[in-house]
Formats: sequence, structure tokens, C-alpha cells
Amino acid sequence: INSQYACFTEENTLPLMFITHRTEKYTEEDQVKIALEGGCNWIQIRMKDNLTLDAAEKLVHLAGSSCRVCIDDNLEIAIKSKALTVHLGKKDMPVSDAWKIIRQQGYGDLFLVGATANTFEDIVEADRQGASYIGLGPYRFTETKKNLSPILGLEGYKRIMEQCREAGLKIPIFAIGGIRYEDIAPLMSTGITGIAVSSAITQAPDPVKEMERFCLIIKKYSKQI
Ligand code: TZP
Ligand code: MG
Repeated sequence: INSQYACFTEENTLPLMFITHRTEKYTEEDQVKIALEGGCNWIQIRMKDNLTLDAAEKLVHLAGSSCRVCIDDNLEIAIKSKALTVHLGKKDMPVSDAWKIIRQQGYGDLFLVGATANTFEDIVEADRQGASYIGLGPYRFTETKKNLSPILGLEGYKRIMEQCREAGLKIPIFAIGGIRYEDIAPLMSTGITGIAVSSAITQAPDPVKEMERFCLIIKKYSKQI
């Protein structure tokens, strides 16, 4: 048994993932504090060039036990820092290989493995390999990620979510990429589970207030699922 799909059914994790992305104004530590203060309880640590075990451990500790922390790309650091979630992109280790390592180390029932998708086919493959959830995107252009996959737009989400329903896929799907507050209602109506966001929070005039707004609307829509 793995913890596939467990995160949003058995826990009180809000289906809203905040992703750190260092800006001139806010360090990762600042951003974790902002997200927590705004009510977020799921944070992805995304530090492309400067991720270290020490940094991850400090941020996991800061997030505390009531916030799920996900480490981007690096399974070893996710395990050692006790983050208990890793997000794997298309160029990272395959999800099935990650599960082998996680089980070998005895964390099989605790861990979540997220995977990136840009197409329905990506979702099918990640699901087959046992991904716990999908980050599907990008919704629109964003400066936060280099080498963006083709933009999906609302039409892309409608089409892919319809394909998922037809195929009977149950895997939780999170929209990502340039998402602003106003996008949440139309995106949630396509049947996604939730959203992942970075710059809409960190670039808001009052990031804590913006996070609170995001949490409120996500709560409203996630209850309707
Ligand atoms: N993957 C696809 S888009 C993206 C990632 C990590 C960036 C999300 O950040 P933002 O600032 O909400 O576009
Ligand atoms: Mg990645």
C-alpha cells in the first residue's frame, strides 16, 4: 500500500499549495512565514540552485507539524529533511523509482510524490507510476518558471479534465502557472482539486492578506467537490 491520494481525503490539508520562489523582497523563510500567517498548510520549497539540506531542514522546522512541506525535485533532501513530500518534474527521477527508494527507507505510508503534467497522457503515466497528485500546467505565462511547457489556458483544463473523467482517473489535480485570484473560480469549475501558486502571493501589496483571500475561496470551492 502507498499513500496514493491520501493527502486531501484523510488530512485537513487545504488544496492550495504555496510555492516558494525567491524574490528581491522576500527570502524563502519570509515566504514560509507569510504563507503560514495567511492560513496555508501546504508549502512547496522550490529552490532551484540554492537548495541545501540545511535550508530544507530549517524551513520544514519553521513550517511546523500542521503544515505539509513538499521539496521540489530532490528526493534525498525531501527524505532527510523529513519533508515527507517530493515534487518531481519531467526531467527528475521517475515517480516509480522514487517510490522504490521511499519504501526501502521505510517511509512508504507517510510520503507523497507529486508529478508535473502538461497533457492528459502525462497524467495517465504519472498515475500509473503511483503519483499522489498532479501539478497540471501552465495555466498562463509566468516568469516564475523557466522552460515553460505549452500554455493550457482554461480551454486546456476543460479538455484535459473531461478526458480524466472519461478515463475514470481519480488522481487529485492541481492547476499551476500564473494563477491569480480571479482565475480560481473558473479553474475550480473544470473539476480540478485545487491550485498551486507563487507570484500572485509574493507580488501582492499585502501577501498575507492575499493568502487569506486564496485560502477562503479555495475552502469554499473545495467543499463543493
Ligand atoms: N511549474 C509550472 S508553472 C510554475 C511551476 C513551478 C510556477 C508557479 O508560480 P506562479 O508564480 O504562480 O506562476
Ligand atoms: Mg521540478
